[in-house]
Amino acid sequence: MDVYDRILSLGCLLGLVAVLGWAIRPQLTSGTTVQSRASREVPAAVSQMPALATHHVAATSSPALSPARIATATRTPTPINVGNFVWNDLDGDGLQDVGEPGLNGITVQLWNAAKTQLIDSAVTNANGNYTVVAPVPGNYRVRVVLPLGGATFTLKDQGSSDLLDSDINPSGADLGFTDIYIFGSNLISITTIDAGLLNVPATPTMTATPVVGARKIYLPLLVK
Ligand SMILES: [Ca+2]
Ligand SMILES: [Ca+2]
Repeated sequence: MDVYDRILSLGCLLGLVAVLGWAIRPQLTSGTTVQSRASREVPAAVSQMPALATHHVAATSSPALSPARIATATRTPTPINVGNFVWNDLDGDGLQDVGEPGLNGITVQLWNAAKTQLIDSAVTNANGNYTVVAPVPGNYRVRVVLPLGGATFTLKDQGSSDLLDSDINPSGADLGFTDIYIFGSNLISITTIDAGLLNVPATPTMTATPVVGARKIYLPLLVK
């Protein structure tokens, strides 16, 4: 193929491409709106939509919680330790002085305020200390039982310190009892209820247990 033929062939090829390009082009007709990319992405119809109606939601109060579902805290009453000292008021001034010993073996009781019900009882130890227990808060009295032998109670509420005085009535209708104590619900223990005694007899001296004498046995006299 010579140069002339090649040029002719190339021209035919280009002509064919032109004809095909015209044939497959988009067939735009009159009245067709050519839209840009942006306009296609946001159709005009959307921009012309009526504004959405505004709906107002009225606030309503939350339904009340059922109180039955809320556990109510409860508190178990705590027993109250009541004490704590019975002593020998040697000088009779109603005060716990140095050298005045605690008394061992003295019975101390806890009663209700009306003195009609015994609630607890204890005996002092070798140091004169005692503890009785009030099971629940309330009104109580402490009673000290005098030992046999002529002991009495010393003066009550002497001085300015409840830690050093005696709280037992030495006479009157409440002899042997304190006045009424009110134990509140927040009380765990009280250690200022004390009793001073006068004329305390000496501790009885233990005597030896008598030995049962040997039984005499009488035998019949044998006479030959
Ligand atoms: Ca004293
Ligand atoms: Ca006292």
